[in-house]
Amino acid sequence: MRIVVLAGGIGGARFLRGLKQAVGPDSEITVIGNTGDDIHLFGLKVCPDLDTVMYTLGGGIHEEQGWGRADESFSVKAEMKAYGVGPEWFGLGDKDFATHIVRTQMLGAGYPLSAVTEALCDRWQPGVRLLPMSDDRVETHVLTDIDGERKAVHFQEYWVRHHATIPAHAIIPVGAETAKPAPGVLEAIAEADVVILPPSNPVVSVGTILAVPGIRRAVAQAAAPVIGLSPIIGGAPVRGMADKVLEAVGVETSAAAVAKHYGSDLLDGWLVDESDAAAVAEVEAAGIPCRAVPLWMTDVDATTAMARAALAFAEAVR
Ligand code: GDP
Ligand code: FO1
Ligand code: CA
Repeated sequence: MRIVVLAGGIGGARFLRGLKQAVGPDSEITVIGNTGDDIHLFGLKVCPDLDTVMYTLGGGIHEEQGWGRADESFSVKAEMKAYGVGPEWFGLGDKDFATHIVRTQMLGAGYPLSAVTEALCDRWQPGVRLLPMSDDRVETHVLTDIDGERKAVHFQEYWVRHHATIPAHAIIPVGAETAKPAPGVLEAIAEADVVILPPSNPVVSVGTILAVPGIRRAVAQAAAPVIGLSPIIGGAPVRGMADKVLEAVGVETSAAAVAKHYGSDLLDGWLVDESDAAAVAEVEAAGIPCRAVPLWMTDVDATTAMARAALAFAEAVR
């Protein structure tokens, strides 16, 4: 079975771990990763969501934190600080730095991000084909107010530096409108047996991937059923700032509203948490088949059950 997953960082990566366990080695999983979170720091290109997927599936992730490397040290960061060179607010560890050095070196030598990602995955063997959504530079910015002035800041500055406590008036995926899907992205969607939108951020992860021209249409027109799993449970994100960025795009923070935001043209099925069973009727009234199942990724087995539910739902709506 060929499975395509449009993934952000932590939520996407954790779901993928369950999906891998649910399907075994015979299925081919292609992950289309969000690169809108990417940021250039210290002259290096950092790709948080691609790395989170790669480290999580490859066994290098800091499990509790959800991002960055396990057993990390921060000598380089401390040395940079001693030189007065920041930003101090972004936690890049020594092991993680090596990934960004390899990536930046290869990009400088002329390799596209998709080829660089493949090379990095040669080491980590994540057991999925990890494709960036695009080889072109896309950076999500947040329109906000700082010191009484309206201005746009990088998404990482909004989230990591300001912890999403400053207002988000608009979310702008800078560069998305002229970006091209990376090689293999549209083909994977067209040839898929099932397309899954995991419990990832619907605005700054999946929304950014869908903003790359051609990807949304490819998903909507895919022969395969498209099944989404709600990242919102009980009217709140399980973690992160999805409520803030949903509000910025005028969408209520509820499992039903996120389904309607994706739309019945995109989704063939939507899973909400069992505690949100009351939302099923609202989603189905919008023309989207909906079921309520447990959606807490508390451990790999619970996540595997979620992946199985998504695959079973795909069969039911096919
Ligand atoms: P990020 O890039 O690290 O923010 O990760 P993603 O975009 O892939 O996923 C973030 C989303 O996953 C957030 O909106 C969370 O609410 C959601 N999420 C995290 N853990 C869980 C979980 O256990 N269950 C569900 N349903 N959603 C989750
Ligand atoms: N998230 C934080 O909250 N603080 C950090 O200092 C931080 C550093 C960091 C470094 C590398 C990397 O791959 C991810 C990192 N993240 C950090 C996570 C990153 O900001 C994610 O994009 C967000 O969690 C939301 O998607
Ligand atoms: Ca992200």
